Amino acid sequence: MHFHKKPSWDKLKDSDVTPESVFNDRRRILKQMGFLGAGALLSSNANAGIFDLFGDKKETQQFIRSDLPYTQNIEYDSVLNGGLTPESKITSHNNFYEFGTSKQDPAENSQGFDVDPWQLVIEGEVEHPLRLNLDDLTHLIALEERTYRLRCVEAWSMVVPWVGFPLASLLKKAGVKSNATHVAFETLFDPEQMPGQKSRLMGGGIHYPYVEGLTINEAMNDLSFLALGLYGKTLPPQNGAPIRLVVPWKYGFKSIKSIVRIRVMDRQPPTSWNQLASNEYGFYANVNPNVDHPRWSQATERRIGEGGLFSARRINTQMFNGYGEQVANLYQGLDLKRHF
Ligand SMILES: Nc1nc2c(c(=O)[nH]1)N[C@H]1C(S)=C(S)[C@@H](COP(=O)(O)O)O[C@H]1N2
Ligand SMILES: [Mo]
Repeated sequence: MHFHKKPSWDKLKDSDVTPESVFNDRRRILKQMGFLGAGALLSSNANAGIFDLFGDKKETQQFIRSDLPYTQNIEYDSVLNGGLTPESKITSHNNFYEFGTSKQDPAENSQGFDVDPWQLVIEGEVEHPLRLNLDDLTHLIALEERTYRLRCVEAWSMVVPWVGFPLASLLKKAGVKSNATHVAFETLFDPEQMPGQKSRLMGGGIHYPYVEGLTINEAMNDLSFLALGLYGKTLPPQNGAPIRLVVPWKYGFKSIKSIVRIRVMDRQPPTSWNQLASNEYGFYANVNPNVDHPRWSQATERRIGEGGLFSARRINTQMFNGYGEQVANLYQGLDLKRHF
């Protein structure tokens, strides 16, 4: 991996990477065999046993190897996902303006990003403020894998197998007070490590640190996820190491990376893209094919990593990115054209 100082929980070599074809194949076969039902939760050990059926010891070990001990949550492995986006695409086509604004910049410019030591604080309207280091983050709450679709506001999308835990589990540990209405998130501010924070041009005009926010009900929804890894390994810097938010029914910019602060609040916090251009990026930013961006349509999206440069697959964008069953109730009575 790419940390300056390797944290003790980062033991994988690049050669250990599990090819996504194996990943996809195992799942398909397990589904056919009836092992993967809706809501089923398989432990890594259970997986190991099942995979032994395939007899290919080496591949089996590759599949279950992980520097993050996690279980696979099949509930989110929906057919709507399509195949997983190749790991090489997920880690080379990024938005992380702290490291530059082009899609290749984050992978190139974040390789020396040092996340050890790290501190994440949970504070504000909570009973027990928390200060967590890397070790706490990996051990406080049982890790699970969830495959989510990620839809960027720029009309491209991916399918990513994240490893992490529900945001609600962490907020419950801190004890949310009854007057809480919102949750604010903040990315690390460290211009020495993040060149985009030094130069207004390189950083895309964003006022740093990058900040985001959710309503308390959005934050407590089971889909809201804090990821520490993808494809079974600790997050690479360009994807938001060591911990980032994943809110799969909202445009990607809500899924804030490299978080150092989570503040429970009694009012709506400011958010970076909304501050930059409030007519283009709202606070809610729910994926919505019926509300176009002022400069482009949101009706369809390009699936990264499918087809070649000139034949990339375009698919219809779904309301709430296909997660309406889980989240539509959060917005009852809200005019989504006005509150975009
Ligand atoms: N701190 C920070 N978080 C960020 C961004 C950013 O520039 N800075 N970009 C956002 C955008 S626009 C998207 S689409 C996703 C991209 O996540 P990925 O690179 O892991 O695909 O990260 C989001 N989180
Ligand atoms: Mo995005």
